[in-house]
Amino acid sequence: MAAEQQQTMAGDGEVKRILVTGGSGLVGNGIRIALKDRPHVRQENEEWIFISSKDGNLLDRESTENIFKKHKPTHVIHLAALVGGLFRNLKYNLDFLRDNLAINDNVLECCKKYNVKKLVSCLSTCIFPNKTEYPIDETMIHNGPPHDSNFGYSYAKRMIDVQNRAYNKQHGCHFTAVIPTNVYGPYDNFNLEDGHVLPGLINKVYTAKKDNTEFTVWGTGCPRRQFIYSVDLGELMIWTMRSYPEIDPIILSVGEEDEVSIKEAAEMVVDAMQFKGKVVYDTTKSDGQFKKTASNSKLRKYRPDFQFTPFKQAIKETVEWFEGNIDIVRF
Ligand code: NAP
Ligand code: GFB
Repeated sequence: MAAEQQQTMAGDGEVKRILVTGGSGLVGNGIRIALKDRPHVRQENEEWIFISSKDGNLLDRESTENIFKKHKPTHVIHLAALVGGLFRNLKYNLDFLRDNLAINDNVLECCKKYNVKKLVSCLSTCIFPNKTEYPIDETMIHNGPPHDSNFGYSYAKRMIDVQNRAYNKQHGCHFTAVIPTNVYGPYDNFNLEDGHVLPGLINKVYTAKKDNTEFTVWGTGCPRRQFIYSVDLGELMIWTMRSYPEIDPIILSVGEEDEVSIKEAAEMVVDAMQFKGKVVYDTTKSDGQFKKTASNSKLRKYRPDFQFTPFKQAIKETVEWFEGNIDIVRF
């Protein structure tokens, strides 16, 4: 997708130019949909620029610089990353480590060099220590090794927090980060090997219905996850860019009470897609992390008003998008 510029009417004062790296992905589209479909989210004097790898390879410093020279952003939401579910991480920990370290170093250094007023990057609740108390909170990021399944991705993401503090301490940069839990929604990566669980389940139910076969859930179905709808996350990331004042990161997740098992998530997908066939569990496949229950009390302190889209409704909207866009779905 070429850089797409959405400029709302210029209000008073200078137009903010917000560059969204990784703008063609699941979370980037969550931001675009929040701006488009939620009138209370839109604000005047903001120009939004959504870029993807077609606009430049952020693994390459010169391409990254060219993007900043061209767009001269005042604000950056940095989403671009090598991203994947459990099974892709299990296979490619070194790639996740090296690529994400390189992308992040290029983007953060360019934000400093081109005087970006505020940068919001993206960590993940899967990067916390594997041995920890629950619920996890923002103070625990560096308290021990992450789950072995995705140590490469986890250490690269943890370095963003270290980089944010170093840029702030040495140069006064306002660089911060959000820590989303598992995300799902339209424009997700539905590829079975590379993607996350919810798009994987939707893909498999779609195929089971089409071919009249069983629906196979990988693992035991016992692990537990909190899932955040990409459009809710998009709205909260826009708020973070505009109003969150801290350098320290903030967890963006539904509450602990909204955590579900993979089995319950699978049953929600079966209901949403009206699948009537047999559901089986392939316990030869890894379960990955059993749980990573995160507290959203810091978010609640800032945004006691925020209403998450109910899981059942958000799954339905995701399935409807999937079934309505089969020709462009990332399989
Ligand atoms: P995604 O759907 O895979 O999108 C990744 C985006 O990054 C795409 O726009 C992609 O561009 C871009 N990108 C990748 N490599 C690039 C490169 N070398 N140069 C330029 N652009 C590049 O990922 P996502 O799920 O939206 O994730 C966005 C952010 O949220 C990531 O930082 C991820 O770590 C974080 N996050 C995701 C989840 C989740 O459950 N999905 C959970 C927590 C945190 P192309 O489309 O051109 O490839
Ligand atoms: O979303 P997911 O792949 O990653 O979920 P994590 C994996 C869990 O879902 C495991 C089960 O318990 C799997 O056994 N599962 C069941 C499936 N069916 C499927 C399926 O069809 N596809 C997939 N993928 N899983 C990731 C991290 O952990 O969380 C990443 O590895 C990232 O780095 C992401 O941060 C948010 O939630 O286990």
